[in-house]
Amino acid sequence: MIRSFDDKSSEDWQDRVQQVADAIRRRVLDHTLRHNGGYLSQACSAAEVLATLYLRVMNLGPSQGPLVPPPFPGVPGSDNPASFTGASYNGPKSPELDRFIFSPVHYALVLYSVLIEVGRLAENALEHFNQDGSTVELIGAEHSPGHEVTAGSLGQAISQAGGIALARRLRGDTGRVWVFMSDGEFQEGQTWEAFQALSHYRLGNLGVYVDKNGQQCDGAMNDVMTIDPLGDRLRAFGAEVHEVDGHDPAALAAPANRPADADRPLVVIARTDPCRGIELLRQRAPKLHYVRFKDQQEFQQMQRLL
Ligand SMILES: Cc1ncc(C[n+]2csc(CCOP(=O)(O)OP(=O)(O)O)c2C)c(N)n1
Repeated sequence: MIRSFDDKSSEDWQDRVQQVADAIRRRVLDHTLRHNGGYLSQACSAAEVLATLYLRVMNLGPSQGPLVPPPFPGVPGSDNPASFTGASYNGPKSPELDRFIFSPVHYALVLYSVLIEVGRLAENALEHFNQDGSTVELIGAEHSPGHEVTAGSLGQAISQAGGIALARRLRGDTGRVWVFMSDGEFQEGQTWEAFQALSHYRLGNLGVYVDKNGQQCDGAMNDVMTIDPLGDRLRAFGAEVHEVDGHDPAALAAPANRPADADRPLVVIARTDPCRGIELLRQRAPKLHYVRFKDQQEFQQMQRLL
């Protein structure tokens, strides 16, 4: 059964996903214009994926975090249990509830925007974004809203998620583990070692959504280092793979509806467009990783979209 936090049995959940996705793009564009730059194309590509996860796929309890994020509590340690504040926004860690592991943490602003739209963060939660002493980091970490682990060195979170999924299965938890990844992470060796382990331990309680937007920080994925055929490679590593339109909520949600005794990791490859919803961005392709609008005319064109 598929369940969600704020919209459990609603028939118009796809409209709600679209509404949230549009609001995410608008908020990230506005933020990018006001802060002289941002990870905007990641909002364009991943908005429906993250909205579908929060509204339809993941079975999370109510947020346990304050609506306005607390200041940075200090580095993790046995004397500082308050340092892991990020995951509290995804609800309690109960045996029957799901866990969410957010991997490409430069997408943090996109995640904060989802949390605002689904009521887990306040409208003014981004006030201290990227400031010293704030948990609302540009590059999220374990104290940042929605983030359970530190994953700024890309490609590491999938291994951590595998460990969590294995521990949950050994404990008899019925809740699942969901992971959000970017396509650039599949250029890294650790990712493949992790998938080898996920299959070896038959971790059918883990599902991965990949934002396959075809870009990374040095340009187009296929120019830097191709990962295709990604689906076939992952199948060869023992995963159950679905390749879907990453802007179609129904197509994104369907593969998550699998039997409780599934024994292969699930991967949903979301084919996405890094310019979705902001056509003006296309003139910058393939240099879309981080955008800054220095040109006044372009700045004003973007402002008119708000
Ligand atoms: C292990 C590691 N190598 C390099 C980086 C630097 N880096 C930050 S974002 C990024 C791009 C990764 O590709 P992807 O997340 O697919 O890019 P996007 O779609 O956001 O452009 C890179 C290489 C990093 N954070 N970690």
